[in-house]
This record gives sequence, structure tokens and C-alpha cells, in this order.
Amino acid sequence: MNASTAHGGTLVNLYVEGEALQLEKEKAKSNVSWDLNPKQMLDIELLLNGAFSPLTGYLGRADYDSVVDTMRLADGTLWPMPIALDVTTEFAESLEPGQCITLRDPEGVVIANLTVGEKWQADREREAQQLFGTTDTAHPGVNYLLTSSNPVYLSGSLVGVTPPLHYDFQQYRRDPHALRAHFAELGWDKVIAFQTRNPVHKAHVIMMKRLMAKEQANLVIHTAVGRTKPGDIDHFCRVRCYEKILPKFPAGTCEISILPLAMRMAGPREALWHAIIRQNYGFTHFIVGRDHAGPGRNNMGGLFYGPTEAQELVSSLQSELNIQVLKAPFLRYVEGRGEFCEEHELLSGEAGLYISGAELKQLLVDGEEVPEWFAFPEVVDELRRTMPPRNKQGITLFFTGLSGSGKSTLANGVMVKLRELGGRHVSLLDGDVVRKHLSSELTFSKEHRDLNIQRIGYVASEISKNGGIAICAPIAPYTKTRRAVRSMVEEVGVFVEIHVATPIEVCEARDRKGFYAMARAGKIKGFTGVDDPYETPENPEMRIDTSQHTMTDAVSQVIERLKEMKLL
Ligand code: PPS
Repeated sequence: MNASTAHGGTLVNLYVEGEALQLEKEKAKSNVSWDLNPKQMLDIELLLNGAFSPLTGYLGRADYDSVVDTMRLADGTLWPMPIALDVTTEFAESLEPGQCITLRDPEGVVIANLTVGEKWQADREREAQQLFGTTDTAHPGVNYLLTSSNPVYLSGSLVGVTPPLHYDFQQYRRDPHALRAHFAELGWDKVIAFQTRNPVHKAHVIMMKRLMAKEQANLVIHTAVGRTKPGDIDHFCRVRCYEKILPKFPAGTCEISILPLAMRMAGPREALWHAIIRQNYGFTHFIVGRDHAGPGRNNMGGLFYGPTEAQELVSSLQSELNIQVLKAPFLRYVEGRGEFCEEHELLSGEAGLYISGAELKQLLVDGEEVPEWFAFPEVVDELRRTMPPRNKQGITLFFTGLSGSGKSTLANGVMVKLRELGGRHVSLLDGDVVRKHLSSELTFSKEHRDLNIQRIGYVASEISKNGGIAICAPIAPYTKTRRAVRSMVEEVGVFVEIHVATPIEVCEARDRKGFYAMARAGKIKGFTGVDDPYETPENPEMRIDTSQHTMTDAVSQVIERLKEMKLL
């Protein structure tokens, strides 16, 4: 199953063909199945196609421990990322070592058969500490590991049946075998890989050109498109941006290729992993960036890793790598000279200009101009299509408060006013209406309330994703669930939480539906504010007490707040 080629050494290929393939398909018919989640789909694609060479399956316990502790397999080979299959306890309990199971994609397509080796309870806190140097869940890799991964790890050898199918950008999807062959066909014997999960700007292009000239090499923008950092610009937009910059390079010297990678944002350790993966794809050079695979800021607002730590780690292991490490210079624009300079090229008194990814996003959402020294106008146009200014973005207005607080009346008033102003489609998801149409089978138990709010959040995020305004008006009494809805919406649009803070005495005095009286008489159990809690929102975008204002005034205040937030 292994094949050697000119570039980069031995490359694993776990797919089988012909009779062997038929046999695996037959086995799959009677095997127990595990449905792979999106992250596992990305990992398995790279395991099967050899991008994770020398791995031939999920790591056993000894290799796992060794990788976590030393960034090496038990035999000493450099490999920094633990790759095991995480499954639920119930599923793991049903398995015997040596059993063959089938791994399927979310539609049920057979991706691979796995002969289970070991199974063990993962110590995910320890893994987080060793891998990421922290257990702070502000780190996206830690957060995924501690809150979303499954508790039991499986090891075992894999046999590939069907490569995961992708419909987007097929022209840029070459596996390591195909990319090595492509380089050979083009006669490219020196190729630099540029890893990126962000749109590319002028400084990047200059940096790439400098390195190409220095190394006399071709270059591929080898972009990670799987799971990157939450909040990143989606890969559809990014790849369109890369297409816009290709003409800036001399014809036939630079290409785009896609790497379906589940990034862990593990900084230095991840940079090493990226280098080994690129070696497998047949690259001869790899650019390690400043703050490579950086996870953003920690809970105290500081960095998790030093900006040059990744470059230092990978360079220190150069002698064990079959790929040349190139450190990305940090370029800044010097206005007086009208050019980009490296730090050491700055003259005394010269200040270099630089716009960070976060600052760029801010310029885009504020609808401000992006300076031409920084980005190519055609790239900015592409970014604006995906990230319109705030007054064109989708919004979820989430009114929360006690029964009788005036949420529905206020939400209705705001909806009508927004329709009068025009510009976006508006949908109202009122508490009562949702309970009738979306959640008619649900009760008011904690689990069911959470489910109800999650459903509202899901529909609202779909509306916001498509540029509309979703107005929600449930009681939503629990902070954790409101937070979950906020993060779902904030992936795709703007979330505005409005706490309708009318005091319970007023709500109870209103008692329009007679529920408070029934609750006090014990005829309704678990009524919010009476014998079930309402957790007050701590930092809503707005708080309003409808007993202190006329409804017309309250509606105007909400509209004013939206204007203040530059949403209208
Ligand atoms: S939740 O907690 O967000 O799922 O509640 P929600 O779906 O918004 O509730 C909608 C209406 O149900 C009525 N109702 C109750 N509310 C709270 N607790 C209990 N036990 C209960 N039973 C029925 C209540 O009138 C809610 O409507 P509003 O418009 O808030 O008065």
C-alpha cells in the first residue's frame, strides 16, 4: 500500500482497489458503524490519502502518549499531533479489540473500515495542557477538545474505501500523490508551500515573491480550508481572494491548492505538523509565519505563544525534516518610501504601518475604506461581498424577559417599525408562536426550554445568515442557553440581546393570561419567576423596563439603539 516517489520520501496510501475493495465493501454491510463528525471527516481524509504519512491509522496508546509528551511517535519519528478516533462511552463499550468497524460520512457513505486496536478513556485535560500549554477554553483548540470531543479514544489500522467527496473548488483539490505528480509534470523541483487561513494582502504577496526569488522556487498557496479558527472568513470567500492575486505573480509560477485540514490552532507544535504535512505533499520549502496557527488571545487578553516561537521550534528541528523551513519576514509599509520593509530595514524614526486581521474586519463592518497600500482593491471587493457593512448584515434581535414583561408587544412594534424603514426582510419568532409551530410537543422542563431556545436560535441564525432580521421573543430564562444562541448567531451575523426588565410585580399585576394567579395557586408548576428561575442577563446590548415607558417610546428606544450600533 506504500509508494515511494521522488518528492518527500515514502507516502502512505490506505485506499484499496479491485477485489480488495469489493471485500471491504462486503465487510461494511455487516459491520457496526460509526458516523464521522466534521472534524473526524477531515482527519480521516488526510490519514487515508497519505498527508499524515507515516501514520497508517489511529495512534495506539504508546504512540499517543509519546506524541502528546514529546512530539514524536514511540519509535522517535517526529510527529507532533495525536490522531485517535474519539467516540462515545456507549459506542466504545460495544466494541472488542480486533473487531472491524465501518466509518461513514454523515450521509452514510462508507469511508473506511477500521480494525479496532486499543480503547482508552482519554485524559483530555492533560492532552490540552501538553498540546496547547493551557486548559483555558478561550483557546479554540482547547475549547473543542474539552467541550466537543468524545471521551473514549480508539486506535487501529484503516483501510480506505471511498475518498470523502467535495463539490467546491474541485480544480484545487489534489491529494499528496496527485500534487507530487503535478509538480513532476510541471517540472517544478523547488516548490514553496504558503499555509494560510486568511485572505491575502499586498504584504503577503511581496513576502511570497521575495522568498520565491531568494530560493529560485515556485510557490503554491496551500490553504487550509477545513476547520480553522472560529470567526475566520469562510474559505469560499478566501479562495476567491487568492484567485484575485494569482495574476500578480509571473505567469505559471504560482498556483492555489486546498488542504482539507482540521486545524487545532496549536501554534509552534502545529507549525511543525504543517511542515511535515507539506513534506508529504511534495513541497520542498515551507513558510512558517509569525504567530503561525495562533489561537488568538487568552482569558487575560494575552497571547498563548510568542510571535516567533513557531519559527524557532520548526527551525530547531530542521535537520530531521525533509523540507526547508523559511521564516516569513514581518513586513510593514513605510509611507514616506511608498514600500514595504522588514523590521530591520526600518530607519530610525520610521514607523511601519500594518493592519491586523481584526482591524481589517472592523474597517469592513464599519463600511470604511481599506487603504490601497494594504490590500488589492479586487480583494477588498471580494471581501465586501462576504462581509457587508453592519447596516447590511443579518441581525438577530433577541428579546428576553419574564412572562408579561411586554416582550411580544415590543417585538411586534419593533418589527413594524423595521418594515417601515425597509431594507431587510424581517421575521418574528415570538415565544407563543414558536411553541405552536416549532415546539408544540415541548413542556416547560429545563431540558425542553433549552431545546425550545436552541430551535429558535437555529432558525434565527439561518435568517441572519441570509441577511435578514430575526426578531425572537421567548422568555429564555437560562444564561447558558442564551449564550449558546449568541455564539451560533455571531458566526453569521449580529446578535442583539434586549433584556425586557419589567419587574415581576408589574408582570404579575398585568397577568394578561392569568398564569401568575394559577402558578401562585399551585395549578401550574415550574412557572418562570414564581417557582422556576429567571437568570438576569449580565451584559445585554440593551435593557428596557416597559413599566417606565409607553410602548411607542420603548419601540423608538430600540430603534435608536440599533442606529447607535450602526445596524440601521
Ligand atoms: S421558554 O422558557 O423561553 O421556553 O418559554 P416560552 O416558550 O417563551 O414561553 C411561552 C409562553 O408560555 C407560557 N407558559 C409559561 N411560561 C413560563 N413558565 C411556564 N411554566 C409556562 N407555562 C406556560 C407563558 O405565557 C409564555 O408566554 P409569554 O408571552 O412570555 O407570557
